Amino acid sequence: MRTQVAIIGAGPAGLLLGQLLHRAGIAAVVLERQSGDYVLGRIRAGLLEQVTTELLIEAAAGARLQREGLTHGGLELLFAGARHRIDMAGLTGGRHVTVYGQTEMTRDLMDARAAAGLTTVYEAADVSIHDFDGSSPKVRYYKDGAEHEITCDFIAGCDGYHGVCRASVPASAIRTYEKVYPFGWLGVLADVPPLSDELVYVNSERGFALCSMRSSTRSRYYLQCPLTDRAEDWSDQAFWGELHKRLDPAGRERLVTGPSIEKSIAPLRSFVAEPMRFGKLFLAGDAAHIVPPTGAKGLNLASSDVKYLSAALIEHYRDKSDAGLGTYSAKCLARVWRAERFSWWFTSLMHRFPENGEFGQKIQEAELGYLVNSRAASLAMAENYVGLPLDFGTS
Ligand code: RFL
Ligand code: PHB
Repeated sequence: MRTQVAIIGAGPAGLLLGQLLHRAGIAAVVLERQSGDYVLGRIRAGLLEQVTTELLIEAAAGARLQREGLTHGGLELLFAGARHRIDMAGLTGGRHVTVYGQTEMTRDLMDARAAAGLTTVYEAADVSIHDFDGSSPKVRYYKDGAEHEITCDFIAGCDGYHGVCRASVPASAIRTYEKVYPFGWLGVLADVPPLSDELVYVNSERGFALCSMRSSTRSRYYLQCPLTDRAEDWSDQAFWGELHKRLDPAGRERLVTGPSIEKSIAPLRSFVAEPMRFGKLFLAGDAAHIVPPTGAKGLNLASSDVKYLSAALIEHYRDKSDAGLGTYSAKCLARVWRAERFSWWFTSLMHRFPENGEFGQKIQEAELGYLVNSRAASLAMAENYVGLPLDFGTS
């Protein structure tokens, strides 16, 4: 089989890229290791920056998002027992974020792909990539026991942190940077009304908590927990009890509890691989970088990579120019490192780090006080949280 772009991974990055290429008349095949149901069962991101919502609309997969997405112009920080609102829209000239689950975004992209009759091979086993440093890259995989080969012009590695694409690059050609945090997030999804109209990020002496949502009837909560904890050892009752202790009196009164639909623990990590291009192989999304979820940047970074990559591929085929392909890695990495910095900073500000001692604790408290009392500090946070413009720092 032959195609123009072989896309490895049917997460949001791979599906979004496939859709944007299709709209531009470029042929692509998507290969996914898991089944479609498995991909939809992973509960992850919930907050979309404007860059992501605009891209979904451009990909003609944004109708439901425009109907059902919840627009948020602010967030709340709860520390030392009191809440402080950061007026993101007011500080940034009207910019906002949209609450819309990654699951829903993935479902919309899957539906758009199916409606256009495009090929996605689910449960593609042992995917391997070959000759991406030459002019004729190949992808091999097994499906129902038979081996298949795809020849293509380019390979898009959208296969997440544990994927095969980054792992196929020779160690001498890639450099990685990593920070692992000494705790995880225990997440619970439940059909109960959210705690507040906006997200509440909590710094309490018992550890971080986040009160998020998917809709007016479905909530997503997270608790900072030791890495040694296992989700199955946390009963629903224990989860709600611990969350209750981390809230303020008003929050305790408003908290509605109920049976969990999903419960899982995610470790927190910062990770960047450089560069993001190796000949005809282009990495995008979690395949190239990971941020701790505190800043809600992971999915949005995957989207901005896809924006740059789709534009570069369209320029290659339509204008016969490789300028965009040439600058892809540097453009992505500039944005990635800004999001890495913000996510690291917000993680450091909101979690308990006993290893930082009493001095570290006092510094954290001083920074939180500065953040909510200084317009300059609030604005610095708000402009990063809503997402820096795509051309930030280049014009
Ligand atoms: P994905 O979603 O991991 O998709 C990669 C796909 O590739 C497949 N794959 C393979 N396919 C074929 N062959 C192989 N060898 C393969 N190996 C892997 C996988 O099965 C999978 O389907 O990466 P992508 O597309 O780059 O998307 C990235 C996002 O999923 C991720 O950044 C976000 O979920 C991060 N994240 C958040 N991001 C936000 O922007 N806002 C948020 O509010 C937010 N909250 C979160 C998050 C991540 C979390 N966890 C669980 C890590 C909250 C949490 C708790
Ligand atoms: C979520 O709703 O899953 C979510 C929201 C904001 C974050 C992280 C996760 O910072």
